[in-house]
Amino acid sequence: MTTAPPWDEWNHILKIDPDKDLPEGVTYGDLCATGTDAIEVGGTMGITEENMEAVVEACAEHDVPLYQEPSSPDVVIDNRALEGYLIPTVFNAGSPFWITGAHKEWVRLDNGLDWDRTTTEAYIVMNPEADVATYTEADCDLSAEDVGAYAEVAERMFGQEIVYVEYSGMLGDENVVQAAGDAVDDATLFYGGGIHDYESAHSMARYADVIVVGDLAHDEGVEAVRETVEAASDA
Ligand code: 1GP
Repeated sequence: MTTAPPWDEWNHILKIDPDKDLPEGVTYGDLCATGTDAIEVGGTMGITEENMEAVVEACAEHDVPLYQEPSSPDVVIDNRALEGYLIPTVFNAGSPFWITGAHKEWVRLDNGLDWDRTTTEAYIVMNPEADVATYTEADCDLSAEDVGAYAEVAERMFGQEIVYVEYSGMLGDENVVQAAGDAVDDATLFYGGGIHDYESAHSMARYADVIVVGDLAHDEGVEAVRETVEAASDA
């Protein structure tokens, strides 16, 4: 019997970027206590082993599952406080490096990847202005049907457990998120990008299984994040 993955039960993830500051007076502990189901530590630019390690250590003593989302093989850290590693693969990347190329380096890490704790996230990157889009040379000119098709390919052909519609930095199109949701069966649909209050969180949580909140924690802090946790469980 296979056990269900933990994200089956999640509604909300807080993504903490180790390269970004927290608002005045806010601690990592405060963020861990917002009611979020899991913390993902990751970002696109300025990520080092050191800043990753510092955030993981700061969150480790709090009672919330902790995952690293490494942006490249050289920042993977070996820390027992981590429940696991969520490794992006970008389905609409222009450069194959972000589909399988980086991964070929990942599997050759000194101590290897810990397969029991490693899962890939099938990203579909949709905001052309986002660092992640430039970095991966993503083709963001996609219709809702295109995104649905990518989501289906990810689940059915590539056996992905997690499909991630990523609008990082802007609130996405509900029709696109809905199309991705309709296209997957067992895979868990993550949505991230531009969630900034109860309403925006609720609108995306209607279609996604799990909403991911990032910049809000760095820009606004704890209360704002709490509202999005509430919206995710209400939806
Ligand atoms: C980024 O999907 C996350 O990888 C969240 O996006 O920072 O826009 O909330 P925001």
